[in-house]
Amino acid sequence: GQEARPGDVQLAGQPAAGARADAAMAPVQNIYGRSHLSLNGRWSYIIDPYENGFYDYRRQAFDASKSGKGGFYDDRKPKDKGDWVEYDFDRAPTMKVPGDWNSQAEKLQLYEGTVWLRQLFEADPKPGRRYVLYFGAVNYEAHVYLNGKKLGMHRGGFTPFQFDATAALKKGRNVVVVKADNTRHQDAIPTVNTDWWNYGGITRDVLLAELPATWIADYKLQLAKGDARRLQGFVQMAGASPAQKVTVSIPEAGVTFAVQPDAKGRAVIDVPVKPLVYWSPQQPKLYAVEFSGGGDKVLDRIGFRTIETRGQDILLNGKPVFLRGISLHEENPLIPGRLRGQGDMRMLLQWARELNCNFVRLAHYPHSEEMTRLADEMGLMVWAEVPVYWTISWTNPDTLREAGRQLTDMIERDRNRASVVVWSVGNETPIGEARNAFMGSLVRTARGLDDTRLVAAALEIHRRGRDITIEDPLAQLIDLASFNEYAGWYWASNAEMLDFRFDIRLDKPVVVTEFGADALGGYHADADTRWSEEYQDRLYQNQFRMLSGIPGLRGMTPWVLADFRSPRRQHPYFQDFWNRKGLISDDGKKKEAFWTLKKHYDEVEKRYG
Ligand code: GCB
Repeated sequence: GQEARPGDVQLAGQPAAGARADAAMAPVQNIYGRSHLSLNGRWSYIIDPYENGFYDYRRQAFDASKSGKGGFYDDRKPKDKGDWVEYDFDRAPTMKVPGDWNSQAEKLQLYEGTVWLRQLFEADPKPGRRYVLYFGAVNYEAHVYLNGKKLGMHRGGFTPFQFDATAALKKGRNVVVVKADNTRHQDAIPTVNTDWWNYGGITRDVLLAELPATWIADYKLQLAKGDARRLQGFVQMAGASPAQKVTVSIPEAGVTFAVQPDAKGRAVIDVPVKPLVYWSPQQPKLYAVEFSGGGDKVLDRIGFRTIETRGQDILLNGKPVFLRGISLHEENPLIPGRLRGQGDMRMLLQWARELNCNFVRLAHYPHSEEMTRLADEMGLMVWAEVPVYWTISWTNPDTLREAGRQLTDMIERDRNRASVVVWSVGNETPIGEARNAFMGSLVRTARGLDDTRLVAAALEIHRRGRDITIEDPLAQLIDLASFNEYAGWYWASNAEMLDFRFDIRLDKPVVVTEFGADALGGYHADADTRWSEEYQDRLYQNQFRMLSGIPGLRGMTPWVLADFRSPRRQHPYFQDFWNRKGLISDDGKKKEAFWTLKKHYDEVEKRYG
């Protein structure tokens, strides 16, 4: 049979294709704004390291056999007392969805492989309506079955996907079964080696959404690039009769206009607009926006702002801004595990606000849609990134396609979020011909999809004697001189680092995307003692002194908001599988350096406003 390419959403009965075969199956814009049933809650699970529920004893996939039966997705029960069935979801343990599995059972903490998850739900499908089964994210490969029927598979651990569930959905009780597999692969995005925990499972919301026969599949509404007096974007209709007029209105701003989609359901938006209240961290204004047409209606809350660079300045709504940022993972150190809901997300963004940040780097992969919506609401600008991290398989075209797919899915999902100001195509990737071509292709993909935001990447520095330089050709293609720089930790010590100078010859705003030091919360010593809060604190102070020598410095996102788990971090006492570069420890306590960074940001704010 035909193999789905990595990252593609493949539907039962449809051939795999490089791009999505059917535009209607692209994730629906603003899924939370549709009528839907949440399938979150406790799901039964079966740990299946040998993929016993997927392959028979000759290693043939059950779902590729003639009957398609035999896999755990049948959710079979013994027919009578003599029947032979070796699995039983009804008597299996349960775990929370959304939620990584590693944090929910001791057996699963270090597990990499297949886990089957099952949920039961009641439905009452109405004729003429379309039903889609939506997943916010499953890490990494998901096979999805509804009432024993395969809906499709998806690869990629941090982007949403959905399947048409209309044909398989029943009145009454329904069974959804997911085979989730978090095995790492060299050719995947990310690859085998990262500095974060490979959390498996259904880590974000699962929804069953209901759509009318013709629906508003996608839209973008933003200010035009560098022009606060024009709204631009598009509307994409799908379903039975997509060429129906769509009305867009922003009642509070007195804006209403209509667009006429073509036969493919596409309509371009390009209209002048009176001055609006522009979105900014000081005033994160969101307007209620209504799209209606073809019998469908969607409400969204959208902020309007411009973001651009001019020489070494970053201009937000035309005014210079300094990005007072912090990097963060999608992890709650108190669980510890992936964020499970809005409360967790609010806690992290609130910590960022307490640091007096106006910017967050959502490292190193797309965080959830709820997170960027919350950033919109809380007034935090966002750097959004794809997990093109370290040593990707640069020469494999499938790997590039997968990276492009994840980047596309992230941009398509979040392009109405005013908070998102930077698309990042990767982190600390090693310079080389194949890699330069790969990254260049991602930059073009990002620009092709969205010309209203900055495109960047977290680069690496070079040292020439005492000079710190940027020599990466990728720097020419992106909008920021953005790099990670570990003076005082991976090279030089607190005592030595001040002997180094920056020599950055790029006429672009400089944003230092990482620096930092491990400190075990509560461990106190002098500033020359590794792992102490004092060492980390001194390193921050020294960094501010070093960075003040960069004339074009326009922002930073130190590494990192909170301690996070990483299998690479082996020191039995100071780390114990934790990266300790957090400004907040795994018990939620602020370390000394937290207050030093806050004080610094208070001063920066006085200078820049
Ligand atoms: C980096 C990486 C980040 C790591 C960090 C570290 O440069 O971008 O993912 O966690 O350094 O702590 O070494």
